[in-house]
Amino acid sequence: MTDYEEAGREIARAKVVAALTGAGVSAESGVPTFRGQGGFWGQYRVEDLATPEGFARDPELVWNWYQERRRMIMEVQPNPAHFGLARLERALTGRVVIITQNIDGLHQRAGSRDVIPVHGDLMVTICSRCSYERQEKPPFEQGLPRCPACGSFLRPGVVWFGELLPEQALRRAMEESQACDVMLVIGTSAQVYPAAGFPLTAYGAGATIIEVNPEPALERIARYVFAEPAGEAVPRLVEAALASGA
Ligand code: BJW
Ligand code: ZN
Repeated sequence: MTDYEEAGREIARAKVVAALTGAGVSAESGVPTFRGQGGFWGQYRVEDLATPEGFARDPELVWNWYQERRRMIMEVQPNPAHFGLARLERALTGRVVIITQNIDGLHQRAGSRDVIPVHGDLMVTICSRCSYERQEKPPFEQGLPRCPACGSFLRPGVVWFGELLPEQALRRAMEESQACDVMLVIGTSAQVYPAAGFPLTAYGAGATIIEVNPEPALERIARYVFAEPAGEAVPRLVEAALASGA
């Protein structure tokens, strides 16, 4: 039996499959990752763009950077990894939940229904002070907008370094990490907490960890490591799971 067949059988037998995804799952859609070659952080300083302090220093720079990313996201499509996970959710007897660090909405666009976005949503705009919130749609104009309710600067509805994750999403992500029988960890460098702790929680609770990443980060705890692009490995795993009939 190949590793794919074996891992596929474990997926098929699981009552709960959790998939923790990171920027790598969207790389083949053309969305740059954060770290590594061609990553966002190679061109910019994290402290300038993805922290509340950076926004306070130069809100317009940060706002415009996110507007650029909004434009980019509208032009890309989900890839076979996103579609594979959506298919798994529809076809598996067990439950499939996606915990994603991505803010790009590509899992939802591929048809996944149970998605927990722990780092927020690129298409949501929130007020930096009050509870005002709105959904963005193109065209994405330059120029920093103000809150219609309180006059403060508006900002993207994403989680920056030093900020708390949305409470409900975090709670559910931790519960699902505890509850899952299999955790697929796909395309994350597993460096940013608390999300990087979810596979450890799952492993500690007895789950089988399956990692998909050309540069694996979890070899110590993963029972299966597929050091391949997600767009190739995920559909193969899904195929193997559905063929195993377990
Ligand atoms: C492929 C592929 C292909 C390529 N197929 N794979 C405990 C210990 C130490 C520090 C902390 C801690 N707890 C909290 C902290 C501080 C901090 C943190 O973790 N720092 C670390 C860097 C050390 N965490 C926080 O501040 C978090 N808040 C928090 O914990 O609040 C409480 C608190 C506050 C203060 C102090 C202590 C506690 C919030 C984190 C928010 C992260 N936000 C960002 C930006 C979101 C908005 C935006 O997009 O602009 O989220 S940062 C960025 O990193 C983004 C990502 O979601 C996140 C994770 O990155 P990811 O997805 O792993 O991407 P990469 O690029 O790192 O990796 C890509 C991977 O794909 C690579 O492995 C490739 O090999 C692979 N790949 N092609 C498959 N085709
Ligand atoms: Zn406001």
